[in-house]
Amino acid sequence: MVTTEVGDTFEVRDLSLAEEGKNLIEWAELHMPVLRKIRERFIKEKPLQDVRVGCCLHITKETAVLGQTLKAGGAKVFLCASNPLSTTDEVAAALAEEDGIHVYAWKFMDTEGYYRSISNVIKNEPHISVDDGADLVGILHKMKRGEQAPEVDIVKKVLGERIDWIDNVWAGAEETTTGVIRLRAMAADGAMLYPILATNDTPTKWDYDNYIGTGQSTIDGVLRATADLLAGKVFVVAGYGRCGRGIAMRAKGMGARRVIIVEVKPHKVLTAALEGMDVMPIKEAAKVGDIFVTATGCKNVIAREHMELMKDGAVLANSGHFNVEIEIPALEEIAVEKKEIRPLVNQYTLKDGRRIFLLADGRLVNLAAAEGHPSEVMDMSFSDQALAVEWICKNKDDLKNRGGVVIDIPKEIDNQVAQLKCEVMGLKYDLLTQEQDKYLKSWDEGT
Ligand code: RBV
Repeated sequence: MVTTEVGDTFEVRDLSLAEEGKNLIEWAELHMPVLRKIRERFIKEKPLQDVRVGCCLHITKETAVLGQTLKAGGAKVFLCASNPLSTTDEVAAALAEEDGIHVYAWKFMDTEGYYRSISNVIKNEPHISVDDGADLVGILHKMKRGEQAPEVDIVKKVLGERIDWIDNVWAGAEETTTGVIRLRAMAADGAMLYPILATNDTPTKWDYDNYIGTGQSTIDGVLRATADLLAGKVFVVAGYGRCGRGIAMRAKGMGARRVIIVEVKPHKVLTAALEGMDVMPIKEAAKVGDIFVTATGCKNVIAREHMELMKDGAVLANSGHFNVEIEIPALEEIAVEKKEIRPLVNQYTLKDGRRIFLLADGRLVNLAAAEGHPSEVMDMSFSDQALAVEWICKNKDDLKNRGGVVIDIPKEIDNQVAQLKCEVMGLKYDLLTQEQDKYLKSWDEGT
């Protein structure tokens, strides 16, 4: 059991870690120049004056810089964790000391603590929700619908029987693919009660965060957890979306002997093959892989029947949002012994003596065993988020009439973030001439 320190505006692991946390945040800030520029403007313009923003995000040094940016714009910020293993305790301690920011997050929180923290955010009646994986949105909806569920029981212990917390919310923003998929399903069902911006689905987010960020941070997590040599390994990646593609590219770059992609979509199979990856069904990959990483957003991608085929010493990790991609209950069942052989590495011994190593309990290995995506990448994702929150404030009256829809990030926001990032990186580019611009808009000039 992990103990926590509790105050009126926080629940964190240990306040004495705050100094270390401040250094981590300073380091992130140094590497997030676009978000810093937005913050400077926010300080002058105060576009979020007195707006309450509830954020269910990974509580990292980068998220701290986002929280401080929103605060600089005049917002009151309420933070809780979007995963039980992704909090940086030092950062949470530093945030707990800041006025205007509430924080409820610690690493290795249990389910009770996880939903208690979400409840503490809801208790402050946010106008805007910022989610990573849609858990905050999910609870707000479950409360309103009067659903019976174990997590709702936990929430009721903090919030009582009141169910209408969602009525205060103007709109939201969603950080990740899994969350957006859920929101689209909710909207299609007619179940969604307020509009949410799909921050994930914009080029300055998913082309860098999902691809480049996940690629590096996942390899980082696997290596920090295992200290394995990647050179010479057979590395299996399940899922060839932006995340899987990034992971495969970096595994190759670090010297993996063979990178095998497991996919269900024919066009992704083709992309993988033409980008120089091996492709095969999981049943075949299971027999030859040394390291397996899932990045599919789906469940039981590595299931019992596959684990039974694996070599002694196989390493399993997940980089998708939820811990369902590897069938952990099956692993628990087929193992005769389990021990934590290193921090965040569980060794499962099977009947015949083979060992399978599961990293970070199958939770996002890049955040649980490393520090999540590098700050330079989060600079773009969280600039998109800060501008999405500002956009919601500007458009809140219109948004109230939109109902439960998923909204694309306005192109101007994406362009602005891309331009600023080029500027801070010193990347120069050409502009279309008038003639070229006219040509692109016409259809009559042929051979
Ligand atoms: N992610 N956040 C971090 N350093 O704060 N790293 C990764 C960080 C987010 C990322 O945007 C991705 O969409 C999400 O985590 C997956 O849950």
